[in-house]
Amino acid sequence: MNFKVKNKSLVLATTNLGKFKEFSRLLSDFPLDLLSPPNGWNCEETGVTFQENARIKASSMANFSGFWSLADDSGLMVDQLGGKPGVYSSRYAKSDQERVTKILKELGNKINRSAKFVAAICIASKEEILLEVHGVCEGYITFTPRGKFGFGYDPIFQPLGQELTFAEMNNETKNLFSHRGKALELLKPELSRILNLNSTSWSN
Ligand code: ITT
Repeated sequence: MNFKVKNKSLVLATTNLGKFKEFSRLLSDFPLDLLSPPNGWNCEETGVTFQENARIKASSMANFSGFWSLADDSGLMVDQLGGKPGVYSSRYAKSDQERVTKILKELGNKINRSAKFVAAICIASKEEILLEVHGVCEGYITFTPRGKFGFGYDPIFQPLGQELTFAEMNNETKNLFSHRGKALELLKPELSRILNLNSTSWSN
């Protein structure tokens, strides 16, 4: 017999609609009410690592809203560019399109195009950091943008061993390989634990 558990509110501390949609799908099995950031929340990302920034955003939102909060700090690291844009991925140029163009211009016709996506995810309450995970997806920067799905650098990132860019994959396929999908696989059992869930106490 399955018992219904009261949903727990969790604010997704992100202003990035692409991330918000991915998290909404990836966490849909959990008894959670996923909330958008309340008006007036603003948080400066002063960390120098993805983990630091994820902590900063999750704690800031938990303090602001009073609810548990989940934050993701993620980005693209290109080997030929010394790991750039890294934690500055969202600030590398003004728009997604300009950021993509900038990376392609900086790489030019270089043969070594290896890169990786990294995601650090943190869940915090007002009082403490509740859990932290991270995921990595290795791949390549393509020579030209391909595909129309996803967001950010998806049109120029092709995961290792795959023929499609993230922007040519549907959501389910991207999540199988992506940095965020991998981090979420690590997060799920931990999230079940802190929500006091077990297989008989909640239903999908
Ligand atoms: P929040 O801080 O409000 O969550 P943000 O877009 O500023 O939104 P980050 O500081 O973590 O988020 O920057 C991440 C950037 O890295 C994001 O804007 C994209 O440009 C890129 N990025 C991260 N994950 C990506 C993905 O799955 N596909 C494509 N680009 C991604």
